[in-house]
Amino acid sequence: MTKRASIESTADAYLELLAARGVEYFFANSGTDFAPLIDAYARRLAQGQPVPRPMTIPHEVPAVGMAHGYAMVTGRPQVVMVHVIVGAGNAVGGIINAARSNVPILFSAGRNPLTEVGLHGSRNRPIHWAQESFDQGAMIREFVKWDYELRNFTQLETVVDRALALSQAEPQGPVYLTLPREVLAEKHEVFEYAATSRAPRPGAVAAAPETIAETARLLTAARNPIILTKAAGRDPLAVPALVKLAEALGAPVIDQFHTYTNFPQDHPLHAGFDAAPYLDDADCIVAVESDVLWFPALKAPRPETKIVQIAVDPLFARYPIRGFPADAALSGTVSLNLTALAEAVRQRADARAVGERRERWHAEHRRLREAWAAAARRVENDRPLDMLWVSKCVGDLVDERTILVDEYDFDPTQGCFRAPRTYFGSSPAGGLGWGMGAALGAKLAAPDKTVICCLGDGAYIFSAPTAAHFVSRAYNLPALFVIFNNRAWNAVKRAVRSHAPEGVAARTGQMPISDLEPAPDYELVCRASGGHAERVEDPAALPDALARALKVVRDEKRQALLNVICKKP
Ligand SMILES: Cc1ncc(C[n+]2csc(CCOP(=O)(O)OP(=O)(O)O)c2C)c(N)n1
Repeated sequence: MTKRASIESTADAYLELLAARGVEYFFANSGTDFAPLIDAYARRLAQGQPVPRPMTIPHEVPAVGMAHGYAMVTGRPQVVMVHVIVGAGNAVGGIINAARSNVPILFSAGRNPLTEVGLHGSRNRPIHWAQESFDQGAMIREFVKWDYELRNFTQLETVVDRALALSQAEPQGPVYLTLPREVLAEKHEVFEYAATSRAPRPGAVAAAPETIAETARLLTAARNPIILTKAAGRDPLAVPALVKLAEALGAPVIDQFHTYTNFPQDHPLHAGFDAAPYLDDADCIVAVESDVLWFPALKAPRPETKIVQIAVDPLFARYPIRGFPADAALSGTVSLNLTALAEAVRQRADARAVGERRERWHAEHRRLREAWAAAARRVENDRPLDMLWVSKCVGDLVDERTILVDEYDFDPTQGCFRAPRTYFGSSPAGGLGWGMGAALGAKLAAPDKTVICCLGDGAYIFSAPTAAHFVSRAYNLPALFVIFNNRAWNAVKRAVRSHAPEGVAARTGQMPISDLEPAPDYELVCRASGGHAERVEDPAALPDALARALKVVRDEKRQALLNVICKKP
């Protein structure tokens, strides 16, 4: 069916089409390039015509973070639009994060007016000369799946539908569309377009039955198989499928470097977060959506250990170098392949061997959970607070109605996530500044959930906190931000210690470029946007402070922040 809309400009048609394609939000950080769009927005809003909701995000870092957070909770791409090359420059780190997390986003930027005179929208500000680049897509091309410049009105529908379809096709990721001002400003009266996109949308893909059977043979021949996963839970259906495989095999699942809830952490086959202690004994390692299986420079499994890699793309084709071997590899839809593999394993596995393994790993699960609880108890009275204790207090609050967004310092041993899409860790690319925006995007996507965002003090500063707190208040997106404040970039200090354990820096503790003192009163930043905020220095006071803050978030629908003073490394 064709739709026919009365419009005034290309910008108007663009908004009409985005709304028709189900884009709900337009996370924007504007500039002179937005003039035709803002004009079109004003007209459409005044006339009650459909638009993606415009959201003013006063820094690009949380703008991209919000689209990332929204997509990781819903699976649906939203639009981020920034100001020409300079806004895109600020956004690149977030786009790299989204690319490496396979998160779909329609990222866009205005394109400086191309013409000096003669067209509606031609240059009329001094920046219009210096803000043009030879190839605007080049800055980000390596980290998007596709980039294009909208050259004229006629191709608008094809371009937008192609952009949205490409970002959602697996492996998912951001795409980049540049929008020249003159093209947006072009006058048009009628826009005809197909009611629904007819761009190809490839369906789910399963490995061939013989590949599944061959892989199942490898797994059932093993005496001590283990499973590692980092991001299986990006697809919520992969979580129950992974449970089926683990149970069919009697093998443990290790949430190594995990960025999603991949496996119920109270399941007796959950074996923690570090595979290194188990590598020596494993004779078969199944890696599910894991880009890094181990560190070859530190500890590798035995050479004869069989390796199976299961991922949308087990080659991680966008990584320049990645040498982890595979004796079998299943590409395509992870939930389908796990389900098929679980069934094939169930049919051929030796029930007695599976049962014995299961008992052994159940005991290991109990041992781990007891050790983690004991570790937290040992530091519960430490002052300044130990991050393990802070994690334990936060972890105790988590239930199925909670989403935890972790950008540094929440210790995963102190939580127990069970359901898909309840825990999100930062991108494998680790570009700092993702956390606050991702938490706000998650809250937008799941308004009924309580969103808790854990951040190092370093990560907090990278998140453009004044902008993020502004957005929380402006759009009624209450979340609890917990700052693990160690007044340092400990990740950097750790790197120095492991690089040169006997070096002067490690021996004396004098490490330039890694301290964050004098530390600001971060609680004041949150209060400046109407939030509730407290500084916590007493470990015994933390549970009550968390309860007070959560009450503000849940009952008063206001944001809250706890600045928790932790041990300085
Ligand atoms: C954009 C960006 N810049 C720098 C880094 C390098 N980096 C990784 S972790 C880290 C420190 C984070 O500090 P904080 O959040 O306080 O956590 P801590 O390491 O102290 O636990 C830095 C600077 C990065 N990952 N991303």
